[in-house]
Amino acid sequence: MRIARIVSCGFGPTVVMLSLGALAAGAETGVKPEDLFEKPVALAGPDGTPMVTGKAQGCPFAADYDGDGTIDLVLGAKDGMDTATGGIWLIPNLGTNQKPAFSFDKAFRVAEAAGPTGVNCGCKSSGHMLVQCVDWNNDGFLDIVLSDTYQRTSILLNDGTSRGNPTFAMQKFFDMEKKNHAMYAGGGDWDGDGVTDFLHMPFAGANFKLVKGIREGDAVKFQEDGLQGCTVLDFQGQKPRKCAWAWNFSGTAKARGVTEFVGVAVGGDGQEEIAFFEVKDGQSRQVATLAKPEGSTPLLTASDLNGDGKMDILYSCGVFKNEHDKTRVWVMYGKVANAPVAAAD
Ligand SMILES: [Ca+2]
Ligand SMILES: [Ca+2]
Ligand SMILES: [Ca+2]
Repeated sequence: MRIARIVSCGFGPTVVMLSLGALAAGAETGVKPEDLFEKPVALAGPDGTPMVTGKAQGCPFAADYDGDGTIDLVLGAKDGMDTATGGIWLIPNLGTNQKPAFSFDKAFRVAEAAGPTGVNCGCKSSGHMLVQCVDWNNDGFLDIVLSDTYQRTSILLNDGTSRGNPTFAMQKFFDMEKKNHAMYAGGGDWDGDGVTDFLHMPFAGANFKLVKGIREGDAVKFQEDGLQGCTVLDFQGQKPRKCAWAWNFSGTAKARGVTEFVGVAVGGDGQEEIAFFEVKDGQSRQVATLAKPEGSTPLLTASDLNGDGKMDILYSCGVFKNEHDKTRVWVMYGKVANAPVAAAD
């Protein structure tokens, strides 16, 4: 654990400071983010044509939803830029893990018994559908954890009746502290135990609230008491406003007594960018800008798209002014072995 010092409590949670661990002499060596990730490439179909989702403001996550060993895409997005209604699309990998290929023509919209899932995410421009997958109930079928960035975080439990065309039942995970825009989310491993956690980032990242991941066999769920049992990560300095994902990206973060994370930050030019951060002794700083997205409103996750045990960054961005809903998805492949390897093809 890189976490130390309990500070105070509010809304039930414990408050802790990140990365107060004593450093071994000589252990402090900076990392170069260009050594951690490849340059971004747009996801494309089998013929090389870049995938355009036709949905607005997608949040992509890599997961093998149909269990065939090939890692697929799960995309939370809105029906369009003129609606605040969001959905989730499962996009099968038409290629291999080594060479993924995606076409939105093959996307399958997540549905519940009553029909396609539609969620009010509060605002047609600033509401989002932030998704990540775990196996919440340890039945071998992937479930989806969703923040609507407005009023609620939900769990979509896969009913296990179909691998290819699954149906889900939605249940509440937790209500936001307040119904408000910009109640963002992130994920990854914030306490350094190797298990992915859920990160609640209310009020555009004013607080980072950790809902711990719990491993049960091969499955992971998050603390079921949600915000009541969460841990407030107490650190100062530069922070992203949304989609903060921690991981030991360099493989040396623990040894250096730091927490590494990526997120969507606002750059000096006022544009949102994909950035790499490091927290040390309770102080966070932006180490580097990893990418300047080509379009508006990037949203990201850290997940392993090609299943090589090197954590990747997936993000989407779109063109909205003249070409509504023209969202594409990009991957920055990881270069460092730091993640569990997915099942073989
Ligand atoms: Ca698959
Ligand atoms: Ca499950
Ligand atoms: Ca990878």
